[in-house]
Amino acid sequence: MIYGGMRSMKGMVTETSVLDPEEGIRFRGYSIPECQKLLPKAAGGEEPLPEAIWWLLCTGEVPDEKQTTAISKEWAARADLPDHVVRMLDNFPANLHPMAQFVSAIAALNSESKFAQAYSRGVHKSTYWEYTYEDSMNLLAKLPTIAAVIYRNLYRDGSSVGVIDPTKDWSANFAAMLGYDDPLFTELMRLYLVIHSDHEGGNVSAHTSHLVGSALSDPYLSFSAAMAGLAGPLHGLANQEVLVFLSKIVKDLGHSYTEKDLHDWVWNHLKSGQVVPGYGHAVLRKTDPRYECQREFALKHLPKDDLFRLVSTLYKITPDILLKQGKAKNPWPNVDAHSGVLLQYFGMTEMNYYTVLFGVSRAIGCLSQLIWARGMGLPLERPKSHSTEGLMKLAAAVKK
Ligand code: CMX
Repeated sequence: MIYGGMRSMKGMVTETSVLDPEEGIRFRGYSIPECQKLLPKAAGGEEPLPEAIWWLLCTGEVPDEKQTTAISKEWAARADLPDHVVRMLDNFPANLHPMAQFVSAIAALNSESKFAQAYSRGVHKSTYWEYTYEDSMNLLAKLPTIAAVIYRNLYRDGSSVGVIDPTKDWSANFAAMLGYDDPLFTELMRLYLVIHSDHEGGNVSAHTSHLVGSALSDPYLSFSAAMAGLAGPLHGLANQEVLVFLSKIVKDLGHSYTEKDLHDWVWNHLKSGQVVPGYGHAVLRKTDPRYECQREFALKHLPKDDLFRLVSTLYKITPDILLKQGKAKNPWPNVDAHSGVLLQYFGMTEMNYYTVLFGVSRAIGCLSQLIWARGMGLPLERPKSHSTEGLMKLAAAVKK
């Protein structure tokens, strides 16, 4: 376990969600289909609102519509960025990856931290969670604005993201700031921002914000560090990698391939020593329910899309190939195998940007976990490490 990335080693307490290897994620006890049914939706919408999952993760209770709207209003009121953050984003070179821009802008918001100010005033530690909550609400409100500025600077004309509409929900304002006016794209954003929010405590992003936060770094610095972890290709960057992977297949085979063509292509890819992005998981041992609900969205809204057909055919053949290769413990697709296809369908073709969307959503999980960690007064995280020499001595002592 020590050499194996601490898989299955129990060493953290996380209140917001629990990941079962066979069943998938439960947010405060509710599965994704249950959340889709129970959480409040926008007027005329069918997908749950991210504001509602925030409430659920923070309190353990399903909010009503009034409570959900109150969060939408709070986030709309707090969405503006300080000038220095906008200036910094506007001055980044176009070749700086969107995730590096995202990480930097979040860290720079530390100028606004109520927690850092309160700590230096010397407030009692029993109140730390209150300032963590305030910072978290402000950060969640500002993340779509940061993300939209990055998007417009890199992929559009760099024009202003416009004014937040206080009558709209978080996702609707986000979609508008990005420059998308299709109501179905907004619905996709609502679903996307809910399902990527939380995946218990041990994943790289949540674990990072927990670890950094345990040093009493403020929520901006803690979450910025988490986003640096999300930007790794074995974690959140996999959604970008999946699109690169699909584009290579389309370039080589076009859209009129047989299952055998695809089978051979994936085998050759594996033989070249690369992973199949979007497949496998450190904990899950079945198809990720986050994959399944995106597949349902696609079946409902874009059943004839060429790229969706490719993703579906890969779903048919890849698990058998990975099983035959005999290495991956989980041959089934994870959340990242599907998200890019949906975004492409709506015209968001800039795959380097996809992990930023994941990051906006993951804030809901990381920050609700951080508030609870502060509320429970969890201490500095500091596990013990061994040297190999020390372990050899331990093993030799046991043998005797
Ligand atoms: N394709 C090819 N090989 C894979 C594989 C995949 N999709 N998934 C696992 N393997 C390989 C591993 O690389 C490892 O090989 P080595 O023994 O040569 O190192 C072996 O199978 C055993 O790995 P594992 O125990 O099954 O998986 P881990 O817990 O070590 O890693 C993960 C999990 C997700 C990093 C891995 O499955 C992977 O690299 N998947 C592709 C990247 C991906 O989709 N990441 C996104 C995960 C979800 C998220 O965080 O967003």
